[in-house]
Amino acid sequence: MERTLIIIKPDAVERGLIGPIITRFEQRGLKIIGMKMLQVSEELARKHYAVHEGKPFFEPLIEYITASPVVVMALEGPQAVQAARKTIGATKPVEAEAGSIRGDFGMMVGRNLVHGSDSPENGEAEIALWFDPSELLSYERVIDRWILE
Ligand code: D4T
Repeated sequence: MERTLIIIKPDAVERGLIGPIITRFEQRGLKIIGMKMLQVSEELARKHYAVHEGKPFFEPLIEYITASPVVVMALEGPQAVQAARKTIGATKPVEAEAGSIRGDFGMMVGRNLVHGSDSPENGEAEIALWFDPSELLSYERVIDRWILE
């Protein structure tokens, strides 16, 4: 089983898209094992996006992600990273397939609504950065035998 971190970003929260975005992941069959709403501190934002430090879009990115509350989720499933990224769509919303979250709701890269981890290793590292272990749940869904073979 893989785990991935999803951030429903400030633009999505402000636009009233928390529900529709969570629904996409639920309908896909990914299991929510952690979820909370928070105001992102500058320190957390800089840690999360450390790989982009120094790039021209870095400071605007920090401003954007700290501008309003976000909802974060830890999702679990087989190949959860890849499944979630397909559901989210390409980084630039104009290049995202229709039917994906960014392809259906987004226009610009700096307002691309959702984050999803880009590898299983980063999924684990990002979940550890955003969640305390006590906030993550382990439970069986009775429906799972109709989603997973
Ligand atoms: P995130 O990390 O938010 O899920 O986005 P992606 O995984 O799809 O894309 P990324 O890491 O390459 O970019 C992180 C974040 O930076 C913003 N960004 C990116 C931007 O504002 N301008 C740019 O040119 C790029 C490449 C959008 C997402």
